[in-house]
Formats: sequence, structure tokens, C-alpha cells
Amino acid sequence: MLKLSTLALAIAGSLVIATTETVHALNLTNSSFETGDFSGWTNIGQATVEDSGFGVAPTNGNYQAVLETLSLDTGASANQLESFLELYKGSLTSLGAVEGSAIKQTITVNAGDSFSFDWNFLSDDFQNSDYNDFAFFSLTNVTELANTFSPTVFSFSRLSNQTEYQKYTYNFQVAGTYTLGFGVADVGDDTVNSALLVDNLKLYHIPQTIPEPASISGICIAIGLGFGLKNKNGKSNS
Ligand SMILES: [Ca+2]
Ligand SMILES: [Ca+2]
Ligand SMILES: [Ca+2]
Repeated sequence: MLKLSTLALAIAGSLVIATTETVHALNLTNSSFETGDFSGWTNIGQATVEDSGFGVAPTNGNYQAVLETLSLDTGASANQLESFLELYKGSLTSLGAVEGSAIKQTITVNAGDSFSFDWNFLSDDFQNSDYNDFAFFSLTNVTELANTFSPTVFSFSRLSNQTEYQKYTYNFQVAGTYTLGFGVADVGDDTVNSALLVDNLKLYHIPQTIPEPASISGICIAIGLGFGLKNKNGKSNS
């Protein structure tokens, strides 16, 4: 008898958890760069916010972030980028990075939250293993988005080739506060420009499945059965 009542309470408890799960607002500041600047972000090296006048249209609104390695020194070495993005030493230098540019923002997420953004890698380098510039995003580790061997088409911007905008989605398995970074790196030497365009960042939470009416009624019957038996049991004891 006690076992059945406990079971009913446990089922009722799980029902409450399932139905109070809702989409929650997630904190990401200036997620589409629509302020026209890096408000809410911190940047290092050569980073600008540009409109379609750049030669590539933003995917959301009027502005996008443009990070470049430049044909000269950005002023941010690979070691400085690793430190700026709070990455383990060697995270970028082990990939051949010499210098580059990056932006970052601190975010707090729950397990199960998802994150998406649009990116476009551009370069004046083309399929060159010695100078294989690359674009990346970083949380705890570096994830490469593209390099000079990625498929590209012609670009009307100040860089010759582009992958065109693509969407990347990431699912957080572990809750916590992360340093979210985006960057582009010169490899081999500090010359020949490459760029990473970023736009339309979104942090969101997909609600857990709410029990269907059939299973809810089943749970209600189970709870009712539990209370009914408890009352019956109470009477028999009196
Ligand atoms: Ca935008
Ligand atoms: Ca450079
Ligand atoms: Ca380069």
C-alpha cells in the first residue's frame, strides 16, 4: 500500500517537472551586431562590423562581424589569441597559427541549450598547405570552421574567395559559463589576407516533451488508484 502511494507521488512529481519545463530567455548580447559595433563583445586584432557595402550581405539585419588576418601584422600573435580566448596553450599554435584576430563574449548556459550562428570564410590564399589560414570558433576547445582547402566561390569583397555563409549548430551537454570566441588565423606567415564573417547568433532551449493527454489521464488514474487504496486502507485500520 505504502509502495503504491509512493509510486503515485513519484509519477505526480515527474508530471510537474515535465509541464513546467519552458523555453527560457538566454543571455547573448548584440547577437546579430545590429548596433553597428562590438557592444557586448571584446575584440583583438583586426575586427570590424560592416554592412553589405563590404561586398557580402549579412544573413540577418544590416550588419555582420568581419575578422581579418590582413596582409600585414594584426598585432595579435597566436599566443595572445589563445590567452584572449582563454584556451589551453598550444590550441592555435599547434594548428600552425602565427597571428590573427578574434572576438569573444561570456555566456551562461544550461545543459541541453543549443547555439547557432552563420559564418563565411574568405581568403586570398587558395589551397596552400604551407599557408593554410583557417577560421574557427571556440568554447573550451577550438573548432575549425574552414581553411584554404574548403570549397569556395568568387567573392566581390576585398578578398577573392568565399565559402559563402553557412550555419553551424552546437548543443551544450554541460551547464556552465563559457567564453565564446570567433577567430581567424594566419598560418605559416603573417601575410595574405583571410577573413571570417559571423552573423545571426542564437542561443535557445528546446523544451522537453510534455506528456500526451492519454498518458496524463493514465497518470491521473494511477494517482487516483493510489489515494483510493490509501483511503480504503485507512478505513480498515480504524
Ligand atoms: Ca546582423
Ligand atoms: Ca596578417
Ligand atoms: Ca595568410
